[in-house]
Amino acid sequence: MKLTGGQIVVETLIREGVPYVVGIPGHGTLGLSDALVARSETGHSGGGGLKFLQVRHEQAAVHLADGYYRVAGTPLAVFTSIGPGAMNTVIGVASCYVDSIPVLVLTGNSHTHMAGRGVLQEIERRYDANSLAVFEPIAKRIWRPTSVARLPRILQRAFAEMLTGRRGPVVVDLPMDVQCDSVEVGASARLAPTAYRPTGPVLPDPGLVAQAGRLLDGAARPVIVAGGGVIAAGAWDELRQLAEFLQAPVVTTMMGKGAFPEDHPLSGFHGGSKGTTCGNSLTASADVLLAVGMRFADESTSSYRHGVTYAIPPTRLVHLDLDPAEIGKNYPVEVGIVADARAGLASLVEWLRANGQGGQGQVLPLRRGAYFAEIQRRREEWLAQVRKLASSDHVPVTISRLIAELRAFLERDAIVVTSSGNVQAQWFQEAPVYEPTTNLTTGGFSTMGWTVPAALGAKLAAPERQVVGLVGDGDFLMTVQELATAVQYNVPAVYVVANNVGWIAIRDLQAAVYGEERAVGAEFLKDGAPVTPDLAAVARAFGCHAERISAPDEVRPALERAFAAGVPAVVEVMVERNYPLSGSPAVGWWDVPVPTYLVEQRARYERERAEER
Ligand SMILES: Cc1ncc(C[n+]2csc(CCOP(=O)(O)OP(=O)(O)O)c2C)c(N)n1
Repeated sequence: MKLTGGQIVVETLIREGVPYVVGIPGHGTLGLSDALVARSETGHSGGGGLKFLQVRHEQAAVHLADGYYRVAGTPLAVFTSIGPGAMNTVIGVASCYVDSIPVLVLTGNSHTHMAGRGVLQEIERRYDANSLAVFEPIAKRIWRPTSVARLPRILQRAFAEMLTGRRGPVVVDLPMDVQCDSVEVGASARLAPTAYRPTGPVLPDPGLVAQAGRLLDGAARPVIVAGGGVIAAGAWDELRQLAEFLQAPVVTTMMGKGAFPEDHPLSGFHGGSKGTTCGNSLTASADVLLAVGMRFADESTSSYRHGVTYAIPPTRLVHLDLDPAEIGKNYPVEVGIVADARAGLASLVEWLRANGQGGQGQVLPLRRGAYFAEIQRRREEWLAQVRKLASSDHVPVTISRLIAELRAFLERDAIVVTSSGNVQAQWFQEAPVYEPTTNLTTGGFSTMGWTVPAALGAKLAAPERQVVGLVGDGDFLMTVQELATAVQYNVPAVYVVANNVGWIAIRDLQAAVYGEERAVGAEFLKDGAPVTPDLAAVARAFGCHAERISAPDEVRPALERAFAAGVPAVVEVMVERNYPLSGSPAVGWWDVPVPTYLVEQRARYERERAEER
């Protein structure tokens, strides 16, 4: 059967079970988009193998695919034209790379016979058709098939690369002529996709499992830290079995929040610079720490300042991760295990059930009675602090109260999407999350603009669940145009926009570290007074249900109306913007360098920095 490059792409996507292709066409992808005519419905809904979703900006296409994958576990394909269309995906690809999320990005480029002449939208002054170089540090792998004959194999490799090992985004750059040329496609192209990649998890070394099991079993103050790898591997049941067997608390990273129910008595909540006193005190005083599917990034470690979140050593570290490069990178290990989080945790549970003190599958609830009591005390201390913040009747409403109202309104399995700013940090600190894949956040790249499109991806993946984008006004305005996408396809995500008229997380950081009088450049002011667009009116203009509120008791009724609307909805909440009520206190530490001319603050900073390891 003879197929064009465009047809080969479309047939591969259908065979791989990709439900949506998301993007913006241009002259650089006409051959590819034409192949969609026969095999998709333009637009979406019902029938057809492949659905095409139009977005309004290519960055949003990748964020939408990112949000979709985190809920559905199925990657989407994104396609863009040549040049600026391709470049617009960069922030999306980088966000996926840092958080290890697979997405297939198909970009158009110059015809192979024109490359280097400087065709419209080509980057060619140093190398012909050189736009792929931009993706080099941010994609797991990049390809440019220079003939259609190479395309089937490259697509097989692209799927294998993004879906195996530590997952991540891949980019296939398609010259315009390659999309339109055709080739006889052999029988190999019709084999099952799994014929071209390994299946099954990476298993741990049994000797190392025994070593880790002995350490954990003999520990007086064991702690488990769960990262995004636990969620990526679907390892939450094994995590819970292990925690309950060991009677060890579980503390999570940004990407790991949700891996363990936070109303479980063994939840130590969230750790790090924007973590909780409970999480940080437990991890800092652990004698044996099991870190699973996490990389000890600076925010989750309080920038490695000894004793704030971690004290490794003397804490003895067992690190289990799929990527060997993460083991020993930031802290020395006593046992380093390369394995899939689920397989690794399952092996530890099995070893402990056969050899551990709990023995014969029994769980001894009061195995470390005093430790268990201490965990409950630390949990209660933190919850009391949160309750105090949450009970504020201040008008305009504080973000803390808004979060409390939202959490109380939402169902247990509601998906909450956050990106950057005060609402994200406070959601991590103040909202209990109960189920995996209900806390979606741009973790390591902390990308503003992520929430609006990622929440659409989440809602497409789970139409029956509540999906909320909890977002600051600065963040919202970076991708607000995607409300058009939401309305066009009627994807009824609900956005709760905390409007504090500025990039207030940054203003608050300046105030906290340099001094209140040194906050500069992060508030939206006109002639010294706050100035904001009417975001509810903006949303209504897109066709959303929208309203603006500002008092605590208005939150719940507004949420009820937004969810009842059955269309995309925006609740704009005018929140308290004055420091310190604008946010909530950092409980850990973060290395924020201080200029030497701020003598006092600099001296304190140097003292604290000297404690980093
Ligand atoms: C794309 C991008 N640009 C800049 C930043 C730096 N940054 C982090 S938080 C923040 C402010 C966020 O403002 P907003 O979304 O309004 O939330 P707020 O902190 O005001 O609650 C900025 C500018 C970022 N994370 N991402």
